[in-house]
Amino acid sequence: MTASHRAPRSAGSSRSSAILITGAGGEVGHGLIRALWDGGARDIVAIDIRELDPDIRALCSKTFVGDICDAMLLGRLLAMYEVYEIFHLAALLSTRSEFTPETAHEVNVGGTIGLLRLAAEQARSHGKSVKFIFPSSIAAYGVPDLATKARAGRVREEQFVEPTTMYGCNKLYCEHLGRYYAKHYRQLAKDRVADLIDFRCVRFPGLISADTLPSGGTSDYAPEMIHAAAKGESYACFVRADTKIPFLTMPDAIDALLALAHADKERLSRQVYNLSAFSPTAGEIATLVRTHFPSAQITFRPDEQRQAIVDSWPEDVDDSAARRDFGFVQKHDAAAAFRDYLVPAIRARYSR
Ligand code: AKB
Repeated sequence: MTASHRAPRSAGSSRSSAILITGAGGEVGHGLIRALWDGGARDIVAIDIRELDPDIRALCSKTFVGDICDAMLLGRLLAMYEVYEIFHLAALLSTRSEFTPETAHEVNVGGTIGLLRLAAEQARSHGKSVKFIFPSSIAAYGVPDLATKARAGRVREEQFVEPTTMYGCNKLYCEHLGRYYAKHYRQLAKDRVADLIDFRCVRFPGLISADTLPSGGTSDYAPEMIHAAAKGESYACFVRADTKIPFLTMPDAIDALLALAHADKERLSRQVYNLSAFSPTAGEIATLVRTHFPSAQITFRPDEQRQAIVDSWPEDVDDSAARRDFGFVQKHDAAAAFRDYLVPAIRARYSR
């Protein structure tokens, strides 16, 4: 699905209308900006802690380098633009957050609540609700043990929401924050304005991109294994071969974000949606990698702590609500992910 982009709203003021993307330089940001551009968006404003790659920067009408927690920077940005849609991607992922949990909280929660507040102010000033698209994660789950994980199978959104990582706690709390800003924000204030924020959220499983390598995630073993094989490097997988969690290819993840963003609000029965496409074990991923890269040297050397994190995540999730409400359907199952997307794109990437 290419993003069918709505024409920028007439600014109706000196400010240009804009879609704001935070964490724009990350894995999801790369794919999202290109998909928005391909869908006709010409009003993309991006912010990241680092300068964007030139090819992505060229697709944005403006880029900012700065910290999502910098309220002054965000305030200045929002004074310059009439933001009508936000994709808030900036976050520290699960592994990295465990080394600096308080910093992760500041970025993942402080950054989010600051942006929600500014978005509500934006909506008050221009009189239109701001669509706030937020990627949560399967890290919001905390399944207590492997027997329960195997028995639970495809977990629904409201089950086992007892995360064991700071990142998972942050993501789960931000889901509730988004719901609060959308439905209850300043509920006792005499000058309260309803519906300032249109909050919409997906819980991403592990994501696998051909174009970028993840950093700081605990589901990273899948993309790391594939990219290592393509580069002819050996790979020691940090989880057991029987480890099983859901995955999605990056193109499917981007399509899901855009389908949710463009869905009629009346069709959305909830604010937080599971997404999944395939749930291979790490050993099955290795088999697929060896099918396409026969000389791949893959071993399994579990890291006990990171293993415990992945073991607390469900082996699969029930994403029927996403399929029903906004037509989510993945292009890639595991075999197609490798055959049609990952292997061709990764070979091309490393043959340059
Ligand atoms: C991580 O591994 O932390 C992320 C995630 C599952 O949200 N990729």
